[in-house]
Amino acid sequence: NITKGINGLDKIILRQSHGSSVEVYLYGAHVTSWKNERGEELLFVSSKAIFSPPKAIRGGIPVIFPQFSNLGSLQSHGFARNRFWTIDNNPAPVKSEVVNGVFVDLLLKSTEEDLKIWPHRFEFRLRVTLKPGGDLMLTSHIKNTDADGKPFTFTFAHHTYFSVSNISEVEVKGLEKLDYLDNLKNRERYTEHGDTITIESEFDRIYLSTPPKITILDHEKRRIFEVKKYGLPDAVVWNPWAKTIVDLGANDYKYMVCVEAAAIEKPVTLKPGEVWNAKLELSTRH
Ligand code: TA6
Repeated sequence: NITKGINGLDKIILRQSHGSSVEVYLYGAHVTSWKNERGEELLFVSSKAIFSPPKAIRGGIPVIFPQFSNLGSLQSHGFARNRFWTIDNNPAPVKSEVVNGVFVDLLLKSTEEDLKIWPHRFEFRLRVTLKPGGDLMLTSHIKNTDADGKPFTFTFAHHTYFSVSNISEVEVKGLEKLDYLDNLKNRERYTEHGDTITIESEFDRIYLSTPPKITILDHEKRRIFEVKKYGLPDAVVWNPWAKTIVDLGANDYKYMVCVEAAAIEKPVTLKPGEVWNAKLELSTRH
């Protein structure tokens, strides 16, 4: 069930009978909405977001592949978020853990144009599942389909923008005592000393070898987000604060925090025929 979203771009809406829902655009395989059973939006999307290719959508969950940031020769954050994905109408069956989950499988394969900038054939299958209880699950399967027998290497992130009541009321837990690369200081390596992470100015760090669960507390809303991840060892925490960004409102930074499940420090290498699997599960409670 494809419907038209902003600017006529195709999107899929997944719904559970208790009222939770997810919206995903085929452009970028970009999740732009995740609502709980009360209809409350859990993801942040900028009111200035530009739903016009080739610009990536500001907010939601951009898929960052095959390059995180400027860590290579491609445009920043790669090209998966700037491509039109297709729907796989013959997806593999669901595993027992997600019986009664509603899902869509989206596919991305490189075009001849893409091969000029990144000469590697791949198939990226992203399954977006809305679980019966309203949790959102993203499973990624990336296969090296290069017939020439060349391996390729990539970095990756689910660049999730969570909606928060006010950034000053937010704590991120689970990253204490870990090493991080500070993007604001030439990616120098530091160790986190605080018991918890709070954000009071521009913040842009890649935490390394992080545990499978990270928690975001929104004290004002009394909401807790849980980020569970598999195959994604790193975690980026980003808030631009008052930095000027064309498709972000001047005060938008107050209402968002990016906590991104990622594979950055140790890029992933796939030999021909090999498949890389990763999973992100987002849940919320009060
Ligand atoms: O993940 C954090 C980050 O890499 C920041 O450095 C910041 O620039 C952000 O992503 C947004 O990037 P974008 O290309 O979407 O403007």
